[in-house]
Amino acid sequence: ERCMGVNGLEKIVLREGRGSSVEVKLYGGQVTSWKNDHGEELLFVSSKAIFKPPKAIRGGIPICFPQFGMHGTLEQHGFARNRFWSVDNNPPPLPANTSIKTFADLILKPSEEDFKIWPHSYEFRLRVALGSGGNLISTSRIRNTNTDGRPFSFTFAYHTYFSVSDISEVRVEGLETLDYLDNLKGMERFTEQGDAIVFESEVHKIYLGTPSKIAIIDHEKKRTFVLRKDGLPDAVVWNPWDKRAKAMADLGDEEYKHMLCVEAAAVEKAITLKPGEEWTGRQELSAVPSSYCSGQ
Ligand code: TA6
Repeated sequence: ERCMGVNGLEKIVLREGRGSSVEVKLYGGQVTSWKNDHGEELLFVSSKAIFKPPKAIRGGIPICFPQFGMHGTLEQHGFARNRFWSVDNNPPPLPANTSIKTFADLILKPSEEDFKIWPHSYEFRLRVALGSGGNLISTSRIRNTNTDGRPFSFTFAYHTYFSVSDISEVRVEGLETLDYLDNLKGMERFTEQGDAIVFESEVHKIYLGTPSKIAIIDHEKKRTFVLRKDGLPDAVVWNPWDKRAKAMADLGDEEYKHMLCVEAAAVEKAITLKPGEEWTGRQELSAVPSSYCSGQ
């Protein structure tokens, strides 16, 4: 479904099965809702989110491109999430054996303004899809279309905000024993301990060279989010906790308890494309009943 707003097409809603749905806004190319077959919302969006430039929407799946974080010349997390995307009228073909049932194809190309701050030509094609079983699949295809032979490099993240019942009852599995950069300790490198990650204070860690599958277990809901990723070697885990939450105008003071960001990313090593080359970064999210009682 295409939903019109005051500035034309505002969002696209995908529906599948009895109650599964996904909503993607043309602003930011940002997924702002993913519901399961019971119509339950699985992503977190702040009650104080601002849905128009220059602020990025606080929640859903912001796209961080061409820069993750502040380690560069651009604004925090780059500008893709602060731009109005367009419907892609020349989308890539669907793979033959796809599980995709319904999808939206968006495209972002640089404006004159963008070219001034990041002087490269590119085509960023984003496919947001609902697969059988209500899985949410985001596929980014970024092609260097410079005509003067210049390569470019970028860092990238799907900055996903998962909705959780109570952050102090959430565990993350799949990142044990990995090295990470701790953003709270000057990006110093540490090694994670050997068991699941739990949360009792602000966390901002960039895990390096992670497996393609990460599980986020919500104890109260007996629900596990499974994040599968391709082309994205790193994973950022972030919760602002109370102090930082209070300092954020677009996040409710207590809302940090009901969100967790686990972000499929390419941060440690930037991705470099020569003209004509294309990179694909894919993330598939599913929400499944937790098969065992957690808390071990
Ligand atoms: O992914 C974590 C992070 O890099 C944190 O630094 C925090 O600032 C978060 O992104 C949100 O950034 P934003 O620019 O959306 O406020």
